[in-house]
Amino acid sequence: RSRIFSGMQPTSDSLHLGNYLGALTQWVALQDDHDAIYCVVDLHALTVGPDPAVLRERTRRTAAQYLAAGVDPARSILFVQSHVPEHAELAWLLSCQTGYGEASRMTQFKDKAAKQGTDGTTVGLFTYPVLMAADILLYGTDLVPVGEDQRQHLELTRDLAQRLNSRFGKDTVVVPEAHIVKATAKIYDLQEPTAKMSKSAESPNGLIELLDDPKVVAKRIRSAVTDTEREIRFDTAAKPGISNLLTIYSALSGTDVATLERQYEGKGYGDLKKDLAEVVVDFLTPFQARVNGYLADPSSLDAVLADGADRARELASPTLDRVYDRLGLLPRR
Ligand code: AQP
Repeated sequence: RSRIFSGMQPTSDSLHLGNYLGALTQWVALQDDHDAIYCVVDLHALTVGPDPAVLRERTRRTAAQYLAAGVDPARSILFVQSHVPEHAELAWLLSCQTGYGEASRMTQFKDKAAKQGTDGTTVGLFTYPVLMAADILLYGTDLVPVGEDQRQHLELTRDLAQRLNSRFGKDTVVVPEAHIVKATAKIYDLQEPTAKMSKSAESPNGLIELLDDPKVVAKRIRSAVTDTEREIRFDTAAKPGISNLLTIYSALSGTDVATLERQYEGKGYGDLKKDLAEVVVDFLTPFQARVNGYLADPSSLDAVLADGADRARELASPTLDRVYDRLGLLPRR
């Protein structure tokens, strides 16, 4: 069986529909016939300087949302990144194999640093993709289910893996591949349908958070930006807003886009939005009830995460030992 690894940052109270459709639904589907490892990457969240109490709360909330989406700890390993110190240790080793220029070319860093300014940007934000490479390489990962925005980071991870193997021996680490599902690889902002839906969006109106009040969600869908035509047709270049709504509708209902186009022939944008709002609310209502159930029992949730960390560490520690050894560090005993 091939090995899957992926994670999300606890940088918001709620995941959004982009996180869910781009990544989380793939995680759930893949855990059936792969060895799956899913992580709440709290060390990554430190790059944006969160309040300590808020970070702690969001870490549990993120784990609860994984569980509510269907990540099953009986079949997958579910844990918190900082509980497995090997992540930070391997990140240091990899940072010494990463070119400064190579890291400087990461577009996500450039975008976020441009927003935060030189003094607001941490060195951690710069080395973020190296920590992400460590997350993945520690587990001998074959496939990494992510959205389109992570493609460049995955390429860096592959380059680092190949570099380690050519410098220190061909089986030092496994070279992973991205698993990006084209249809839902990029969900767009409802108000700005050419920009990705993002936790750090300036306005919340284009965002659908999984834990939002369903009434607010329905309103945001009804006010989504579309175009001046009337036809409901999937065409990302000419009709990005309508195409995004069709993508979300299709992914949540299981009806393919061509069938939806036929179903809405002769109908207006208002009909599409009204029906989609219903589909989204019908998905969110039981989802939120499940999240609340997990959050009502934090000690059971912590026990699941502690068990996951033990299992993850068993897999991570031999990889780290091997890399230490190959790099020439003196054995500890
Ligand atoms: N809009 C999206 N469409 C499809 N997939 C998406 N992902 C994020 N946005 C979309 C995927 O969700 C996972 C979250 O990873 P992350 O926690 O590292 O967050 P991120 O990629 O930086 O994106 P966010 O959640 O919107 O946060 P910010 O505001 O920081 O950009 C990844 O698999 C990602 O591809």
